[in-house]
Amino acid sequence: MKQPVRVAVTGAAGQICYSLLFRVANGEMFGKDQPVILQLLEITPALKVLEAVAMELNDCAFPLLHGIVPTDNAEVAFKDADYGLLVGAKPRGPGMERSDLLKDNGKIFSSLGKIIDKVASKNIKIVVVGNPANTNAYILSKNAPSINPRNITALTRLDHNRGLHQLAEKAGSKVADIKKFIIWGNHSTTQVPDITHALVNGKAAPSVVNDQAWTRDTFMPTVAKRGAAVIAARGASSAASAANAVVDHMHDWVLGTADGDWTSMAVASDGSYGIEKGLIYSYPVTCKNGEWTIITDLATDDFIVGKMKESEKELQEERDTCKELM
Ligand code: NAX
Repeated sequence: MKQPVRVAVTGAAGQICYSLLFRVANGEMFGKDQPVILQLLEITPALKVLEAVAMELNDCAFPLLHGIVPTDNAEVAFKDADYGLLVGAKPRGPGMERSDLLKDNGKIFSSLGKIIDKVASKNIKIVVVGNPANTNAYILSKNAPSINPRNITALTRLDHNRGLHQLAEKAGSKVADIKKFIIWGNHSTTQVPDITHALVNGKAAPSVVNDQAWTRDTFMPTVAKRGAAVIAARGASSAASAANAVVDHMHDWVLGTADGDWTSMAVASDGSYGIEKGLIYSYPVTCKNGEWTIITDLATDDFIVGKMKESEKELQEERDTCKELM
């Protein structure tokens, strides 16, 4: 049996974690032979609910769950952590400006960055889920200089998975038949869902769909605004599908992407496709041996490039709003 890995999870008493933690403890993220210790962080008022989550996790008798550490102390939660699932964030309140939300959540991530820098494993792999996810990951990275920026990512896999379903439905196909779909940019409505290079059963998706108006005017906005559609229908934001995407993101990063396919991850830009170096930008990536690699040199048309630049601009503006936190 392998040594257990320490998985720090923030916002552990919230909606997403109520789906996420049980799947991590059941081996779906790191493999059925990898024991885990869950180090669960919450704010003090949520500790009682967190206690109940820990009780339920114990009551599942998961063979791979080798320990639970519920705490309101971030230094305890991130001590020697091998992985960080950063879900906890403040929700946008009534009348709150986006810039206020950016700054409030930015403060959470600048403080977590400093703590991670101090107490976590130097090889910690992090996914930021709490919104605005890309900019929170950027702020965290700037506050954790001893952690390789390659190890700090943000979640766009939910957007990717949403796109797979919409495309499969239009093509009269199954999600398993779709490969090489891309989400470029920010996890926001400026994201760019791109089927240019996608394959449906090995055939070029644009010719299978053969409907550019649908692709641009229906598919792209449906994927980008799916979060709001779920909120309108459920009265709360996506939780189980977000948790599933976090499982997929970490699973593929650690255990590898499927042969002949790629996925979408928001990672530190290396300047590929003319995007400012260092911004946390969603790219098509393959993963092998715990390392991601951006797929470079894909041909992009002017329409997609224009949208990619808009998303980059939004990320630059978000970063500039939070300058004092870095
Ligand atoms: P909940 O409000 O149910 O849970 C958030 C939890 O975080 C709460 O229990 C709260 O007490 C805790 N928390 C707040 N500040 C904290 C801090 N400083 N340290 C530790 N815990 C803290 O929200 P939930 O539905 O679970 O969503 C969590 C975050 O995910 C939100 O920011 C949400 O916007 C974001 N999402 C991101 C998605 C993505 O694809 N990147 C999709 C789903 C989701 O919208």
